[in-house]
Amino acid sequence: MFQRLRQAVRKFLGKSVVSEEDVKALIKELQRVLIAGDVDIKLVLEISKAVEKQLMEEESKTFTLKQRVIKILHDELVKRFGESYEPKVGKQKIMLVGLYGSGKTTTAGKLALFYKKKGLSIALTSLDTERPAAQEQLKQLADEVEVHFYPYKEGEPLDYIDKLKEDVVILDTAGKNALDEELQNLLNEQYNETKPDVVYLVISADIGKVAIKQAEAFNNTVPITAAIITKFEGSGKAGGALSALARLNIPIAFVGVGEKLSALETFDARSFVAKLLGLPDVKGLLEKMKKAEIEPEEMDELNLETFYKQLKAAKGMGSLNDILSSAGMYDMPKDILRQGEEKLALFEAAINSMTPYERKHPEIVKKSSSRIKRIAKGAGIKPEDVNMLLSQFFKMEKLMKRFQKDKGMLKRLKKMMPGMKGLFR
Ligand SMILES: Nc1nc2c(ncn2[C@@H]2O[C@H](COP(=O)(O)OP(=O)(O)O)[C@@H](O)[C@H]2O)c(=O)[nH]1
Ligand SMILES: [Mg+2]
Repeated sequence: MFQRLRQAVRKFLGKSVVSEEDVKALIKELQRVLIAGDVDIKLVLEISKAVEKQLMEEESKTFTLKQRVIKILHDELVKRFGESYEPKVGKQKIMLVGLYGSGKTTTAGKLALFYKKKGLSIALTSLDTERPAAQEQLKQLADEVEVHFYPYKEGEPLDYIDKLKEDVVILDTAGKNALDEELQNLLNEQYNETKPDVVYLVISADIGKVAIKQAEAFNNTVPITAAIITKFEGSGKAGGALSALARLNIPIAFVGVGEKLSALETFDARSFVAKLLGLPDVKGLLEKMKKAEIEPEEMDELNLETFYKQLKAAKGMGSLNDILSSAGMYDMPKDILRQGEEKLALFEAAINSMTPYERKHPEIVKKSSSRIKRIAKGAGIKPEDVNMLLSQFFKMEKLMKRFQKDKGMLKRLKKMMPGMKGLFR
């Protein structure tokens, strides 16, 4: 699902520097994907305009264009698609409404299993007398989940429902191919007589553009608490249902992701959008971006002493690797990032054995094998260890020089790592 969008995002993130054209291309691709996924065109334009507008508004001092695009896109999509609704776990009466074939009866069974697993007792009952097999279908599901099933015959009073002792009472209802007046009246009557705590609109992910009409009609018939989108797995067409629900401000409680009774998941807008964008770690990235709002400290000059301090600081940070990659620096040499305890001890010994002048001017050490030998001897280490320290230092210096050309990256890094003084001049 939405594979193309994920590819576009990956390509976008893979660029070392992004231009305005790259941003435009990404937004174009987003539009294409959303439209192909049946998202309402108006909503697509709203989303892309909102993203563009936010990008135009003042430049960020802390983050690159690349990061901002992803963050804005993410926030915008979450805002549009995703109010999630946290289903209550506890005593309640649930009514399921939806078109014929949307998955109501299956979902009733799935909900029974969901709540049974939470330790609650369940009653399943079906008010669907339109189809002869409807009662039998739900009974079979009840047997499968091993919960109580209460049959209902057309014309009987509905007061048996209030007498049910189970914690969670799930009412299945009849559906039709479209919500006509007859069904509207029936549902309305059943709602008024049973007064459910929660009404879920069961809507199929592949309903397409008619979603808005259908959802609106149901919402006008009975007060919808939240929606359950079925057949959510593998469908790139969920956009119709998603945008209809967004437009009507109906939150999403669950998604059905298969025919099995266990194939029901609570819906989390953030992780859905993250998946949509192919960024399972968006959350982490955003958190790091928030943390990075700390004021940067003045930076010292990079020399062997400050370099050593950085290595030590970096080691304590543990997730330095993550921080650097979320800053867009994927090419940090691994040997610099991961300094073992032993190597740090060697470096410390070498630095202690240097004169203050040598520490500030590592280039004179590099040029002189007699200095290297002297330092190694004084430190009780091998000349190779001194050379390793020097080589890592110069590698770092080279990197820093490169980053200094990328002003945005440098500023960001300074903010991200206030403890990393000395790496930047
Ligand atoms: N793949 C898939 N199929 C589903 C899902 N939910 C329901 N179905 C299937 O959709 C069809 C209609 O389901 P049913 O519960 O009878 O719909 P109802 O008419 O609304 O009660 C059945 O074949 C179900 O197995 C789902 O989440 N994924
Ligand atoms: Mg049914």
